[in-house]
Amino acid sequence: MSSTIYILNGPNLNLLGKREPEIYGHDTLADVETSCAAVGAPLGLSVKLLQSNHEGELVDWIHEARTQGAGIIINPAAYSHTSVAILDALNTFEGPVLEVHISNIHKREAFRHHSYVSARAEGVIAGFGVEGYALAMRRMGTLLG
Ligand code: DHK
Repeated sequence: MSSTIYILNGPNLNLLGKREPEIYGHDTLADVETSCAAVGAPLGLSVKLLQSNHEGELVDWIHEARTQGAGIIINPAAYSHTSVAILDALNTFEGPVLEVHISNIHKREAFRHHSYVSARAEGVIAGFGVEGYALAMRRMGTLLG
């Protein structure tokens, strides 16, 4: 049986592909799911990709992953910079956590430079576009291998 990787996405990422494509690109979350599933299959990893515009729903999915997920890849989007609740939830999860930002948050406004989630993540990918998710899947294979 394959292990499940939760790929959690925060606010406004439902608009990925349509929203500010000069920053976030033209690929959609459906494209991300397809590429991550392709990377995961030979590694024995399946993906459960979820997106919410609501902080509490992301917290609930992290709690679900405690019993049903082997690892979490999370792009908390704007909640990266504000959410102690998401950090606290991730601290209850025992498996690996990898943080992804599509854009290079360090090249952007100063308020995007700090992420609460980075205090928990085993690794952080920023500025690799949506390819960052697939790279994080590959790393999950190593961490869980
Ligand atoms: C996505 C967002 O929506 C922003 O709020 C973050 C992140 C950056 C990204 O690069 O994926 O600041």
